[in-house]
Amino acid sequence: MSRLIIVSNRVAPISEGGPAAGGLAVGVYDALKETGGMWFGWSGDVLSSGQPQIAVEERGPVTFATIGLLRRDYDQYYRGFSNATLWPAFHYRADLVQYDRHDFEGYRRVNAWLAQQLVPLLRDDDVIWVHDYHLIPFAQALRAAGVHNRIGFFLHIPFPASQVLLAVPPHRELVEALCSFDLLGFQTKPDLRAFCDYIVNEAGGSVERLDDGLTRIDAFGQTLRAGDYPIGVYPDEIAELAKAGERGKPVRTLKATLHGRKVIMSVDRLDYSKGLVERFRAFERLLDQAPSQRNRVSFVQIAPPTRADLHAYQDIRLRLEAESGRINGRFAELDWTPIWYIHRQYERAVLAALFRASHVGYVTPLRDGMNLVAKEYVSAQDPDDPGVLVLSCFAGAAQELTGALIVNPFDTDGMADALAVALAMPVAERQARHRDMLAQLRQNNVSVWRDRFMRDLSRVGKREAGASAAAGVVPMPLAD
Ligand code: ADQ
Repeated sequence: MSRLIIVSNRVAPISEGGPAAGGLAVGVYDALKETGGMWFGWSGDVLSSGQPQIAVEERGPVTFATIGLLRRDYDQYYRGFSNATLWPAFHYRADLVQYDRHDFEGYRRVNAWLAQQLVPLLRDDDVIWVHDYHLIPFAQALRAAGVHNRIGFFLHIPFPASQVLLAVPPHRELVEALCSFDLLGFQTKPDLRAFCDYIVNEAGGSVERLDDGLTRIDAFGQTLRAGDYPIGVYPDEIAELAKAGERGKPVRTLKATLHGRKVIMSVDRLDYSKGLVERFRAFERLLDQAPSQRNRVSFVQIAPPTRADLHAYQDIRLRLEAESGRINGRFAELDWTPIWYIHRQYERAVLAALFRASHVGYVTPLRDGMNLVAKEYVSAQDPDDPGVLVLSCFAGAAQELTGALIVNPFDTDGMADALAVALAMPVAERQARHRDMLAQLRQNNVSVWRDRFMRDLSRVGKREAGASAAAGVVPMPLAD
């Protein structure tokens, strides 16, 4: 069996069964343990000077290879082009795109440098799986270094409509670079369609739907395949964690403080794509329009800050602090705080238990590749007395979780109405919706996601020596 090489911006800090390990990290790590292989990426260290050195750690059949970044590389590759240009553009926030040509050069330089670090560690029959928007040029860089292995790519975030992608000045270079992979995986069909639309209408390429469900792409002198692979969770493990935490301190404290009131729960990284301001305002609208809900329900928003050194993230934090203060000032009473806004990270087990203790999961991103919180919320519920998921139509998860109350996060009244419906929903309807969603989550758990992608990647033909975009030679032959 070929070795699997996972390449991602950050290598997940896995301690087996440990609390920090998320479903994705565990899912990918499981695959590595099965096939044997390596996880390669940035260590998270930023060095002010010197020459970063790879640290290699063997844990059974899995090798972890990590390397630090120099400050300038971090600024241009990570803070700059990845998170100030690509992240907003891919989340349809062209208004927040900051583009600096030097950052793009840095992004390409770091991708090429990381690829060069990986090359000496590779074997001929390794299968390479690259993750996410930080590493779009990675396969192109490996091909330029003479690597002909199978290389797949999974994009965890949305792929934007062409008219939005055009706001990123080097859009063409990016899409051309993507075409150096053998298999591209997107979260949902709409993302795949957006990519195909760019290929046909902007790049002059062609797309063809194949019998095996994949799409064949011909563009920039390359032939590759693409498909949709909605990422999953391990629902039964999350349910176990949630059940185990039912009598734990966090849940007891929450219940004691609520005094029988209902609770609406949201958990997100503090990011402008998550729609927090709109969500706060819709909760305010609920209190405005349904005075009977006042002092009967609290909204808990857990949102640890991320990327705090970027201006757009400082801005969203200030806006949220202002909104929660304003709404609480307007409605709070001596014995009731409407919004609890908490800036911290919790262990997975605690989050799962809090999800189970809450009545409504309020997950309303303005755009999200998938949104695992929505899937974790459903997984954590008690099937006899489940909470209701209120879910944005712009989360990838909405394609699968049709038993949720699907809302448009730009429609404040619509969201307030959905909250009211969720809070009043009879138990039989809650059970039926939950049953449908749980069945879907079990059917497409994170192992299924990973195995589908690996199976499709193993089916594509290996690149022939000399076939590279740079050389502009033969398109890659694909085997069925
Ligand atoms: P994210 O944008 O990080 O992921 P999401 O899918 O919701 O978004 O995953 C967040 C993870 O972090 C969840 O597992 C959640 O439980 C955890 N988390 C969030 N807040 C936390 C807190 N306060 N304490 C502890 N844990 C917390 C990107 C894409 C998504 C895509 C995923 C996976 O943006 O669209 O679903 O990758 O592909």
